[in-house]
Amino acid sequence: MTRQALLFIWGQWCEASDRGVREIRSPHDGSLIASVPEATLTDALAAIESARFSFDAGLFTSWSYSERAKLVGRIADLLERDAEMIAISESHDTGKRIVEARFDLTDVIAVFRYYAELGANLNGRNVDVGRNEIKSEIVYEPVGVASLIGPWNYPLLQASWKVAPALVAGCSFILKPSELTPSSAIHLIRILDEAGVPKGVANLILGSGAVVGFPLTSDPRVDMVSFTGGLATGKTIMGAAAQTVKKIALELGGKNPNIIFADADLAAAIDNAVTAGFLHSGQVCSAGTRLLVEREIHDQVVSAIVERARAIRLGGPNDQEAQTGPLISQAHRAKVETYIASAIAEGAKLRAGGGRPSEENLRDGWYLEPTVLDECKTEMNCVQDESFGPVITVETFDTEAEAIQLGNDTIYGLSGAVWTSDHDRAQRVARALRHGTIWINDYGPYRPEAEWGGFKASGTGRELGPSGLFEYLEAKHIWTNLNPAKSGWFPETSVGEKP
Ligand code: TXE
Repeated sequence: MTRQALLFIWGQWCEASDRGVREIRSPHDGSLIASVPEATLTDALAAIESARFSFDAGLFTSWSYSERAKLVGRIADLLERDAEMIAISESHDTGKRIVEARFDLTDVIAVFRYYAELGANLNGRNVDVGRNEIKSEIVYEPVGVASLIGPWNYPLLQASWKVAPALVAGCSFILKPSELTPSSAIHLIRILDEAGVPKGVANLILGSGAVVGFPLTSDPRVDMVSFTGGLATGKTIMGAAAQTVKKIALELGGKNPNIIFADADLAAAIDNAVTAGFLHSGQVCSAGTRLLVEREIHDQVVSAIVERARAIRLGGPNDQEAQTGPLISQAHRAKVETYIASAIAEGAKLRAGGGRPSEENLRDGWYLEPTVLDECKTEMNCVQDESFGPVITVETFDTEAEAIQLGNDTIYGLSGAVWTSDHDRAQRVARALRHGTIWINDYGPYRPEAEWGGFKASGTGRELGPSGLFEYLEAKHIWTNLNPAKSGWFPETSVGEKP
């Protein structure tokens, strides 16, 4: 495979400064997909300088909001044109089925369209201070240079939640996708360049968190860090960013309670519980991997989920019959396997899965069977820790108060669901759960218009919705006195002089 210039710095495609490369391997069968530059510290610093220079020179901030919004709309058009090609490459990087990658691309395009529309209508506001000679305005200005660091589970979708609002706001940025899944970010940057994003505004760094992560999150020339990934890395980034008091937006996953009451539509609840836990093999920040079931329906619900879990067909991106794919890497599968073994050691009862599939064609990939762990207790590590794999833990409750208490008994607070036919109870539980998104009698939908983010250790800040744009903006208050007058606070006489 030939070495390619795939870092993008100051409007130029380039190799890594030490010509280093990283091999990208298929999670489905370990085959070589691509060889991409592995950025060095020098490359990261050059990308930061590029973004800083473009921002300070006003290359993009001189555009109006509506001009930038129009550009973001053009990017949506180009993404639509290239959607199939990008979906294919993303399905190869992540191992997910092509149909899922296509859904993701539809969502990506919707995010760019939403922010194009929001940007076109973005206005400051006037504050009425009750004095005719005073004009008091709030204007919104870009935060500055942003480091946008993404994960591997939904590579382009997570990038779109950051890049689209950053562009509308007028920020310059350095995008760093996960080192495991770089392809779709490369496509995106090509499109940004084609659409006419000014030189230096969009920069692409491919590389490991250990090498390029620190400069991107600590360099004083960076004003903001937006990060989606794991809790441990989020804490490291928060610490690095604190040294220069950067603005931060963090989405750090969750351990999301999916609460089923006995009066729920059980057919719908069971079906959605299977999707919530096993979609993309559980590699979803909002995965419903913590099932809370009312005691009287426990056996019925868990038996049905176990049966459904055992029937899920695993397979690679091009397997038309597959229902979900592999885990992202060998290391990640090993981590989930350790999590399952520890759960069993803690007393959880293995009801389904727990091992690698036996099919010959899946042997070289990072597959893991959909797993159900029953008889879990809140204090167990398997209930408290995010596995980020195809593993549902089951707990039982007797009362509404207990369901709420259990649903909140977690350091995380990203999302959760409640299933019941009692409307009042649904509302009470939804209000009482301390998570950023609550679904009632549903699981998983999100909209570009609706804020997404976490309470507690699930992060800080919000993506999507108007808040997702305001993360990239600073509010500035401009006070104009149209009839200047003395303040009269201190007397004008000097010391010793009689007033
Ligand atoms: O994530 P990391 P990993 C969770 C999930 C998973 C765990 C670890 O529980 O098991 O995180 O996954 C970059 N400075 N989620 O190790 O390390 C890294 O290069 C700056 C939840 O894959 O968080 C990549 O681009 N950047 C999640 C990105 O951070 C650093 C999605 C994510 O990697 C860095 C993925 C550093 N010091 C995993 N270290 C979600 N919220 O959806 C690493 N990176």
